[in-house]
Amino acid sequence: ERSTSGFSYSLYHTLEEIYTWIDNFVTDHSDILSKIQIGHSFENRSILVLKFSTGGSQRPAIWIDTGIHSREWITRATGIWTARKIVNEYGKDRIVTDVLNAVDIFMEIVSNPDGFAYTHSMNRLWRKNKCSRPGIFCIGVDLNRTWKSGFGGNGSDNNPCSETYHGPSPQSEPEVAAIVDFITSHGNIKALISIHSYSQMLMYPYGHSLEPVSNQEELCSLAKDAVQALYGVHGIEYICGSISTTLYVASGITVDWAYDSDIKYSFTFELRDTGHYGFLMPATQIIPTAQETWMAIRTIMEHTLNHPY
Ligand code: PAY
Ligand code: ZN
Repeated sequence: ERSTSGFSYSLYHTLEEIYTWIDNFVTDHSDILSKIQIGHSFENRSILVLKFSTGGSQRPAIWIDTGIHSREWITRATGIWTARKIVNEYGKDRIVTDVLNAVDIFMEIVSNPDGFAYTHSMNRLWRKNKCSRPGIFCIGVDLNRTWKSGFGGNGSDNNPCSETYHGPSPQSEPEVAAIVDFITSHGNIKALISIHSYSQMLMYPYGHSLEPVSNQEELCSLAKDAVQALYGVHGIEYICGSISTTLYVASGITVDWAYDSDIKYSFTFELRDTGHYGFLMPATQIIPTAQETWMAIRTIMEHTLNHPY
């Protein structure tokens, strides 16, 4: 019997439950899975990444993060389901098998552990991390405004009390610095998928500028294919486009940094819904949300495999 067999994929879990699940999941599938600690949060929690690999060394890789914003609970639950899906489909689904035979996948499920713990203990709608600095009254930096690309620009805030506070300097926060260091030293990440909620969108850079990126046509047509595959599962409609022209201008965000770091397949999802439940998505929607998101992720993975660079 598997050690993860008692874990429910259709419920929301605490940080402790997810970290226990990660350990059991890695044990159950040690042939293709390992756990990497890439750093520590401001409050000294472990920052963990799951590595899916069938061999090789420094293979081209795909990065997926969920839960940068702690209140976006559906994103972590989707990430957990997706991790199991990848393992279950390897050797069965042709695309997953072809991808994993050539490409590694890294998944960071709890990208903001301190904020996540706080959404359970104190404030369900907490968004930022939990850093505090001498002389600054308010807590937290927005981990999706503090990346180097476009740092401090429009759609980010210099006020520490703001929900979109960009922090004192680029990558000042340990949660972001850990990812930057990991991806930079890996040096062979070919696609990055950063998962948020909500709005039902699949977007690509830039957030900080209205200028189209150089491969905008390719990203747009891939995003269209991905949201069409997503739609086919439960009939949920997503819109796609660049962040600045589809949602709003936002500077210092993950995917802009990824794109400027030569990861040309950089996407961000905004999962269900369009505002009825918002961040408070009922657990009954975890599985359907994950199922449809998977078809879009798989589309992006397949394209990445078939377009090496
Ligand atoms: O996903 O990078 C992205 C787009 C920008 C997101 C941001 O503002 O950081 C969009 C928001 C998010 O997921 O955090 C959208 C949600 C609904 C919000 O908090 O406004
Ligand atoms: Zn978010």
